[in-house]
This record gives sequence, C-alpha cells and structure tokens, in this order.
Amino acid sequence: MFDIPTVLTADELLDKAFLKASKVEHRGATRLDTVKQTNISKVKSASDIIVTKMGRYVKTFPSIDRLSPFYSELIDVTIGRDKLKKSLGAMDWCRGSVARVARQAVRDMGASRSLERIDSLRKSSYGRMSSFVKQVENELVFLGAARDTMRKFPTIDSAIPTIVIAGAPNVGKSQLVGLISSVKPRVAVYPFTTHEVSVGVFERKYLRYQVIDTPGLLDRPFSERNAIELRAVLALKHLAHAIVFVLDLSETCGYTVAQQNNLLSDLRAEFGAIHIIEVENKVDIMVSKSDRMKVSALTGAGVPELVDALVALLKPQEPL
Ligand SMILES: Nc1nc2c(ncn2[C@@H]2O[C@H](COP(=O)(O)OP(=O)(O)OP(=O)(O)O)[C@@H](O)[C@H]2O)c(=O)[nH]1
Ligand SMILES: [Mg+2]
Repeated sequence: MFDIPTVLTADELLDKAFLKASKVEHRGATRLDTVKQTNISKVKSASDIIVTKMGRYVKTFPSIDRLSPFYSELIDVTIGRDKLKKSLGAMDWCRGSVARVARQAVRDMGASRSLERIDSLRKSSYGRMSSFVKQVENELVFLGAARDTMRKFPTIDSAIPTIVIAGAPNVGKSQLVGLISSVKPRVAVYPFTTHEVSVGVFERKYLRYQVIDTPGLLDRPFSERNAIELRAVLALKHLAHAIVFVLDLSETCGYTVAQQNNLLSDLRAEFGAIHIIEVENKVDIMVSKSDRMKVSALTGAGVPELVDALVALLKPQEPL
C-alpha cells in the first residue's frame, strides 16, 4: 500500500554522499582548472545525493491530510501525525540548507585562484552539509521506523463497499469469509496486534464488495484494551459500511451466548452508526427460533441469503 524507499540514517546518507563525491574527477587544461572543476563536481555530487534522497522521502511519504480517514487514523495512532509532519518538514529544511551551502561553495570555488583555498572551501562545505544532516539525525531514524510500520499496514480499498466480520473467537468468521468472498483473501498484519486481518472481495452484478475478517480485533471486550489499541481497532469504523456479527449459539466456540451478547453490545456502543447484521452460524448443529439470519459456514446453508441481504443494504456504487 505504502511503497516508501528505505530511509538511510544520517551516517549512511553522509557516507554515501561523500563516497560518491570522492570518486569524482575532472581533467582541466591547467592544474588550477583540474582542481577547481574536480572540487566543484565533488561538492555538487555530495549535495545532489543528500538533496535527492531527502526529496524522495518527502515525496513518497503520503500526505496525511489527503489520506482516507482510516489510514490517517492508523498513522496517527501508530506513528503520530504531527511528528510525521514535523520530520518531513525537517527533511525539507535540511535539503534547502544543504543545497544553499553547496551553491555558495561552488560560487566561491569558481571565483578562487588558490588551490589551497579551493580545497579548504570544499572541506568546509562538507563540514556544513554534514552538520545539517546530523541535525536531522533523529528525524531520519523516526522516518525509517515510520516507513517500516506503514509497509505493514493492510491494503484496504476505501472506495468500495466494505463488510467487517466480527464475533467471538471460533464462531466461524473465517470460514464464512471464505464462503462469501470469491477472491483469495489478502492477509496483512494489523498494527498493535500480532494477528492478521484478511481482506476478501466478491462481485455481484459487476460490482465489487470487500470483506474484512478481523481475528483478534473485534472479538474481545473493548474494556480490556489500552487506549491506543482501541483507537487502532476503532479505525475500522471508517471503513465498515456494514458489520456482520457472527454468533454461535451452540457454544462449541467455547464462549457462552451471554459472553457473545456482551461483545455485541460493546460493538453496538462503539460502532453505533454502522449497521450491524446479526447472524447465527452453525445451524447445522443447532437452530434457534429467533428472527436473526441463520447460516452454516460448514454446509453453506443460508449464505446466499446473507450475501443478498448485504448487497441490498450496501450503497450502490459505480460499475467496475
Ligand atoms: N458445525 C459447524 N462448524 C463450523 C461452522 N462454521 C465454522 N465451524 C467450525 O468452527 C471452527 C472455527 O471456525 P473459524 O472459521 O476458524 O472461526 P473464527 O471465528 O474465524 O475463529 P478465530 O479466527 O479464531 O476467531 C472451525 O473448526 C470450523 O470448522 C458451522 O457452520 N458449523
Ligand atoms: Mg478466523
């Protein structure tokens, strides 16, 4: 989802820049000319590397204000929106400063006729460039970590109708998702959990729907979660157009009906505005007299009706 290049540390970046610069050579008509052109090229080459690399970081990190609410919330919880903005701002400041130092050194070297002076101008420009890069050392480390975090975000298309599957552990969520979605689900780690979310897709009348299986996310009382984890979980609110809450009245899942109902009220309280469809699974074992939808993810009974209900509920979208 977020294809951000590796972010180098300050030392790595400087090593790279100066190593490249050390290899630059120019032959002029005179010794002065040779020394001058060589040193000018070295300074340009070192500064180019720093300016270009940092420019790429700034460009490839997404602009948080333009991201969908889901991803901007995830970034805020996992990385910190303000800190990310500030670090990217520091990159811009550093590139500008490095470029300015290089331009000045190039001008001064061009005007000089002393070999020693040219050499010392190059050295002092190197020193100043290094000092600017060192000043954003922490920001580079921060961006490196942010990049690693963001690469693990699940890829979810916020533009198509999305169904989130919730329910206690073992009630049959994954099996149901497997039946509903025709495309093999993509799996990704969700921030703050060791669990994965899997995202499946199905089509109906040329329209696409997305189904998110949420192991470890929407299967525990919210009171057991710390504030940050809770925010990460609630970020799903921005995506879900409907929630399917799967119940297992047979209790073969290992959770009582009362426990499952508590979870459902938790969910209702937190995801208030989103339509929650309650579905009783495992009807091959046990059927109740309730008027909830009833399915068996094992035999497939009731699943087409559930899909019909979801399709009818979700907002119409543009054809593919
Ligand atoms: N008899 C019966 N068993 C089912 C049905 N649906 C799922 N199961 C079984 O229930 C167990 C759990 O199913 P999963 O789909 O893994 O349940 P889950 O809710 O995804 O579980 P977690 O991801 O651990 O929360 C598996 O052994 C399934 O074979 C059903 O309709 N009938
Ligand atoms: Mg599962």
